[in-house]
Parts: sequence; C-alpha cells; structure tokens
Amino acid sequence: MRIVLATSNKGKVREIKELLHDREVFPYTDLIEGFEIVEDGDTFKENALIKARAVYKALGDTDAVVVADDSGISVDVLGGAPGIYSARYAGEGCSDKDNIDKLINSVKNAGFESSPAHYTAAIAIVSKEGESCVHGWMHGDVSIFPRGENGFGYDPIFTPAGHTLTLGELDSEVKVGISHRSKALHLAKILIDQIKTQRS
Ligand code: ITT
Repeated sequence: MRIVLATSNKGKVREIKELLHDREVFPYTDLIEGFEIVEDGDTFKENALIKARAVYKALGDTDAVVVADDSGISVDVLGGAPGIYSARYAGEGCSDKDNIDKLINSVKNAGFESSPAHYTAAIAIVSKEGESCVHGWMHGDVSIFPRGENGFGYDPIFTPAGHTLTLGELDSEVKVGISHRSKALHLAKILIDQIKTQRS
C-alpha cells in the first residue's frame, strides 16, 4: 500500500520516513510536480485535511493513502502565537532562521528570556476509505538563546520538558521518542493499518 506524504518540508519528510520506516512512503513531489496549496483553515486539523485532500485529488491515484502534517509552535507569553502561522511567522517565503529571529524578538519585546511553549502536529489521512485526523503535542520551553543545529524549524530554541538540551542539540532519536509528530504518527499508523486490513 503506497503512502504519499503531502508535504514539501524536508525536515518533516525525514522524520515521517524514519517513523514509518517499515512501509512504502513517498513525498508527493517524487510522483507529481509540487504545487502551492493554500492553507486557509483556522486550525491545524483543517489545514492538514486541506493539504491531504489537495494531494489526493492531484495524484489521481484512488488507491493512494495520503498523509499530511500541519504543525507549529505555540508560545505562552505570545498568547499562543505563532501557532498555525509558524511556517510563515516572519513572512511568506522566510527561512527557519528568519522565523527564529522573529520569535526571539517577540519574546524579548514581551519582556522575557524564555517562555513555556508547545508544539502541535495534526496528521490527516485521506484515502478512498475516507478522511481522518489525529493530533500529538510536545511541551517545553522556548529561550531567546538558540543552541544546536539538529532538527529543523524552531528546534534550536526549544527545550522539551524534562531535558536541559534544545532539540537542536539532542540526537534525532531523542526527538523521535518524544515529539508531537511521533505521537500523532503513532495514532496515524493504527488508522493506516485499519485501511490495510480493510483492503486485504
Ligand atoms: P508543508 O505545508 O509542505 O507540510 P510547512 O513547513 O509549510 O510544510 P506547516 O504549514 O505545517 O508546514 O508549518 C510547520 C512549521 O512549524 C514548520 O515550518 C516549522 O517552522 C514549525 N514546526 C513544526 N514542527 C516542527 C518541529 O518538529 N521542529 C521545529 N519546527 C517545527
């Protein structure tokens, strides 16, 4: 059963492939030309479903099982920002570094050096059997002092609860064990297995 990832974020592809290592997984851009998907939902769930539906439709392969991830970081002292706007916090087409710099400035301007924060991942699955969506969260703190180069996105400024190193410093296996994406994918795997059983 072919699982197609509706994402063009290389960091997500790397992590999802690692977590679904025992299955046949392709980023959709290996199969068709990448295209822009307007993520105009109000929640992680809505945006994940928008991406999964768009890629399922574009593939034209009714047997495909399409998996999309919509995720982001919510910072307490910023009232939950950037949330669903995490990828484009510093503007359309900005880099991870631009986003980190903007987040650091926002936390500083609010008068803090750190803040409780959490990552959310919504994983949507779209196939001919129907649509579903599951979530996972990872809690911790963001700090205005970035450390480490591992991971992607906001990882150099995020220290997971119970750890002293940032996700930029921790090995990828540690992140896989505790991340929002891993937790959501654990649930997604159960749904993917149900589809497989239904088809056999
Ligand atoms: P696709 O829509 O193509 O999947 P994207 O990067 O635009 O890629 P999102 O709209 O879901 O994806 O935005 C997610 C952003 O949230 C991502 O770009 C990071 O800035 C941040 N993010 C999500 N998960 C993260 C993680 O595990 N580590 C660090 N940053 C993360």
